[in-house]
This record gives sequence, C-alpha cells and structure tokens, in this order.
Amino acid sequence: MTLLPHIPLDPPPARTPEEMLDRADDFLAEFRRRRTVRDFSDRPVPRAVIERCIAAAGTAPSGANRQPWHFAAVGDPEIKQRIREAAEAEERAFYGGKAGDEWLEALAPLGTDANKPFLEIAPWLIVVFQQNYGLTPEGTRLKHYYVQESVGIATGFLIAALHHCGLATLTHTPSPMKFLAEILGRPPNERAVMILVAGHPAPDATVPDISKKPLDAIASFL
Ligand code: IYR
Repeated sequence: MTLLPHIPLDPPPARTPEEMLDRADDFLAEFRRRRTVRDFSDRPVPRAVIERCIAAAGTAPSGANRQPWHFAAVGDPEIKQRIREAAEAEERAFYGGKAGDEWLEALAPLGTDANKPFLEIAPWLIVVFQQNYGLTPEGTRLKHYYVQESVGIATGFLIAALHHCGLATLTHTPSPMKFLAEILGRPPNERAVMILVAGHPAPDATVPDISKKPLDAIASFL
C-alpha cells in the first residue's frame, strides 16, 4: 500500500481557556442529562435525523480506518415485531435462570425483566453490527483491527448524537443475539453487538435513581 496524500488539517476553532471551560461545562451538563430510558413514546422521529446521527457515528476513529461497523436502522413495524418476539424469547431464558443468580441480583435494582414492549413502541431500532473482517464485493476478505474498540467508540458517538437531538436511547443487549443477523439478512462477517432503541421518551417515563461515580473515583492526574 502507498502513503495517502496528506492535506492541511481543518482545525476546530481555537478557544481561550475560559471558552474551553465554558464549553466543557455545557457538554458535561448536556451529558449529565442523558439517561438510559425504557419507556418510549410511539411519536415518530424523521428518518433524516437518524441518518445524520448514524453519519456522525461513522466519523469515529477506527483501527487502520477500516470502519468495521454497520448500522441497520429498523422502522418497519413488522420487522420490529419479529425482533421483539425473538428478543423476548431469549430474555425469558435469561431472566428464567440462564443468567445466574449473581447477574440477576446485579440487575434487580434496575427493575428490568423479559418484557421488551419498547422494541415495538419506539420508532427506531438501530442494530449495531461489528464486522470481524471486511468483505469486498468480489468476496475477498480484508483484515479488521481493534473491532470491538472501534465499534464501541462509534456507538458512543451515535448515543451522543441522538441525545444531542433530544432523543432518548436504550442500549439493549438480548443474549444471545444471533437472530438479529438472520432477521436483518446481514452477511457472515457481521455480528450484532447491541440494539440501540431510539425515540422520544414516554411522557410518564421513569428512570432508576442511580448516581455516577465522582471524578476522583474515575480519574487520576499525574
Ligand atoms: N439483556 C438483558 C439483561 C440486561 C443486562 C445488563 I449487564 C443490563 O445492564 C441491563 C439488562 C436486558 O436487556 O434486559
């Protein structure tokens, strides 16, 4: 492979320390309001909004810039119904004991169970796939690097973009989730990693009263 042409950086506008702090504070305040939501409204969300948010996710850094992700955005009620049925079947086994006592105890404070009505109520299910290797149209394999890390970063961008638009999200991980690639007809190099449920929260949505670790518990400065 040959070196790509290198072009001048289009830099973000330079900020004074005060401006940086203001912007960091605003960003922190915006993201402190992000909550994982399980009560969704069926109020529609324009496809164009979801398209832009996925495009934002696609700007994420990735190993060797291989961009090892695919986002399948499902708005079709029949496909959502099939996903709900398959996910609830897995979840009934999970909550019925497969998860093990320790895991179920960890989840008990959150009040989750095998019922996943949001999979049909929310306007969009964005199924995040990781591509373990690339496949050219001719069927040749291309090696991908740091796939989990790259897809994790891109998914973080997606959650941030949706939140920035005023939408609620839920990172839902039915386990196992092989059924997603089958229902959505994805190729053999892809594996579903989560369903990102996206939409407006229900007007009466509630969330568990959790707290986040303080800065000194998550960071050290040296
Ligand atoms: N997949 C289940 C269980 C679940 C697991 C974890 I870890 C959570 O933080 C929340 C739920 C479900 O989605 O209900």
